[in-house]
Amino acid sequence: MKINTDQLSEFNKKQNDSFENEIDYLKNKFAKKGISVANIIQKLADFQVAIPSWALGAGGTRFGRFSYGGEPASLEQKLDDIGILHALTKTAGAVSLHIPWDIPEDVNAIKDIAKSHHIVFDAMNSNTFQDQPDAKESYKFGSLNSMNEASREYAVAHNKEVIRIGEELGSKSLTVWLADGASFPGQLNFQNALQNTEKSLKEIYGSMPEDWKLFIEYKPYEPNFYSTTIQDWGTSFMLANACGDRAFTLVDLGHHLPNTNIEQIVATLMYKGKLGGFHFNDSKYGDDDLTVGSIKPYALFLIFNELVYGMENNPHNPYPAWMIDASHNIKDPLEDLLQSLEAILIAYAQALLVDQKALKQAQLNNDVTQCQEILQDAYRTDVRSLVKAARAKSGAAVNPMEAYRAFDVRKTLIEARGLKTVATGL
Ligand code: LRH
Ligand code: MN
Ligand code: MN
Repeated sequence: MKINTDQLSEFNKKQNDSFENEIDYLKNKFAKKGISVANIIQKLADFQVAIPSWALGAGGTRFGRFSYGGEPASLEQKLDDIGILHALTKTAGAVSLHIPWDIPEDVNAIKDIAKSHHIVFDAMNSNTFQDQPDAKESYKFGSLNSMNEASREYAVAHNKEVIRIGEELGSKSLTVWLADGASFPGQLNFQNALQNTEKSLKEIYGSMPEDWKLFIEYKPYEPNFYSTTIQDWGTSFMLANACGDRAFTLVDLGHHLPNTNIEQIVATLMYKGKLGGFHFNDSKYGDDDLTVGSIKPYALFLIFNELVYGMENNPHNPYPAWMIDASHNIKDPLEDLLQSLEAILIAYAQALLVDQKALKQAQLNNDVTQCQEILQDAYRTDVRSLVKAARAKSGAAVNPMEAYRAFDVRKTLIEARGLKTVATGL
């Protein structure tokens, strides 16, 4: 199924949305503060977020999985689904693949399909947390950190293979997330595990093409429940520094212990030029991978506030690779991703509305109340009209979710692919 531009402009016309009136009001309000709403709309229109190949099917929990129907059974179909998201939003112009879940059989054919949807290949993800049926070595007790040299070498070789596949596709980065750790005290020598991880990552880094970046993702627990070797941003930062200039930390919003100040982590990493990638999702308890902005929208805004500040003030930090890392078991996966994309743009727009000059002045005056007022004035602005204007500007659906439902996308996918479907991935 493909959604074309004519369909979308017809749909937009019928919507008769009054967002332009709302924009006039915001333009006047923010012009007084020296903030250009037109610039913000352009930034929103330019913003692109990669869709992970594993979020297109209904995820499961360890207790069960409920198929949603019409889920993609192949990499080709996954790209087609992202094509639908991108046509509706013009914000999802990239895919992040996970190997071996997404090994392309015919690289050129895959590239052609991606091109036809205007999708580029963002970071490649390696997988050394599952043993594959034909595996020669096991990752049961670790991969890059393993005490067993053969497992380590096997995991390093896998990452090299992922880089090779990524090169063929035109990707420029590798994300490494390790499940490596211990479930019980005494199981692992922490220092040896860290030393092995550093050595393995350096080898992977050394094998990357010169124009590639390495993103090192951290996570405090799960699947190991006593210790994880790359448990936090500090460990990731240390390893990235050990590897070199093109190695960076990747922040996944779900990978923090409750109440962690993630915005401060973002600020610290950007100050040091080491924030490379970002995985969006939301959570109440752990790595819940819920829809972005569904639980803690103010926290998301505060994080975006630091991202915006960093993108403007830390030119030595590369432009971060954005990705949604959310998937779960009861919503239509494409609707879930549409909601996440919307939430990301809303938080970004609110952060762009922060009156940075006034904030600086209030901070210098130690006017704590005013500092909070300034942030909340931006956060409490209804910016949905700005997001709609950005969508209209880039030829997307002004209301992507309404268009998705009006075009009967899921029904069409179920008719084409069946009701009992399983997508490769988690
Ligand atoms: C680990 C993680 C990591 C994986 C993905 C499937 O929890 O966030 O990014 O690659 O989930
Ligand atoms: Mn992640
Ligand atoms: Mn995760």
